[in-house]
Amino acid sequence: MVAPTADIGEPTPGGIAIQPQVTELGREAQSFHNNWLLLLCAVISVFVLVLLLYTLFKFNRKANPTPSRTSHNTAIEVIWTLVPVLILVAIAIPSIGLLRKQYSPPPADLTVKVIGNQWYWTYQYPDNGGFEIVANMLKEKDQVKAGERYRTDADGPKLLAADERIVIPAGKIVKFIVTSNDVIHSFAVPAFWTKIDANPGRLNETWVKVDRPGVYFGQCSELCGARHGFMPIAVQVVSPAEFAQWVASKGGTMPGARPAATSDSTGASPVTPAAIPAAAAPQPATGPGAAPAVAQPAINQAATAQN
Ligand SMILES: [Cu+2]
Repeated sequence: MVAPTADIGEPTPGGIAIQPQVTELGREAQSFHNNWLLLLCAVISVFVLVLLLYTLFKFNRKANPTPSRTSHNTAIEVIWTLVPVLILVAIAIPSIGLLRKQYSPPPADLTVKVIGNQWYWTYQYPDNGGFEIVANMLKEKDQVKAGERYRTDADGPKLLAADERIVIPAGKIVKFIVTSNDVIHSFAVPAFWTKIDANPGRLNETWVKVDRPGVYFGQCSELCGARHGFMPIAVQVVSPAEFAQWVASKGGTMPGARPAATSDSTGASPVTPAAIPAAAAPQPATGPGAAPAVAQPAINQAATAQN
């Protein structure tokens, strides 16, 4: 398991800016935000402030006792109509280009199906034999019973570390098909510039191409009930060779490879059929003290009523 890098792929204490982006699209969007939108906002705000101050001092009752009776000025009316139109066009052109890139994905090298559940995520790898992993938030040391797995710094920050990570290969186009088993969740990883709703009965699609290997954290971003804040997303980006090893360790196969060629000596578990019912909680323990089950029907009901 790779330990996360501080300040990349996770929030920083006191941070106010967008997280460092590790996808090309994310970098483009970040630069659009920082170097264009923020600049425009700042210029407009300063201009309005200056205009306001000028008016306050120049045209108050003391400085200007007899006000002008002017009601029309064609030149200025044309200007205050045209300038906002031009500002909107200057925002729309790069913005629409960016949207088009986000929503017209190149052909995928790998597809991962992401399923939101109250309150954990399941991930399926249909290109790799269809195995499924179940990811629950890791609890803190003082929250677990003796012998159970708890979070360490190698897993990630508090409330963001998960017992299973989505593993994807670096430099490859990865398509995420996103849906839900119960209520609306949202699959979001800030460092990828990715956020998409997980709607029951519908498939949404998003894609990433991450060049930098590492660990990146996200969270469910749609209020989905009592434990909404406790269903983090952890993505580990590895080299293609390491990805193939990981797939084999989960009992999956690489597309095009013969099944026998991918089974290695790490004690591969049998392929998990992608048919774990929604209420069935996490997969069997994979290490000493895996995370306990989270799904509790009573809480489910309470949370649904609360929504
Ligand atoms: Cu959720």
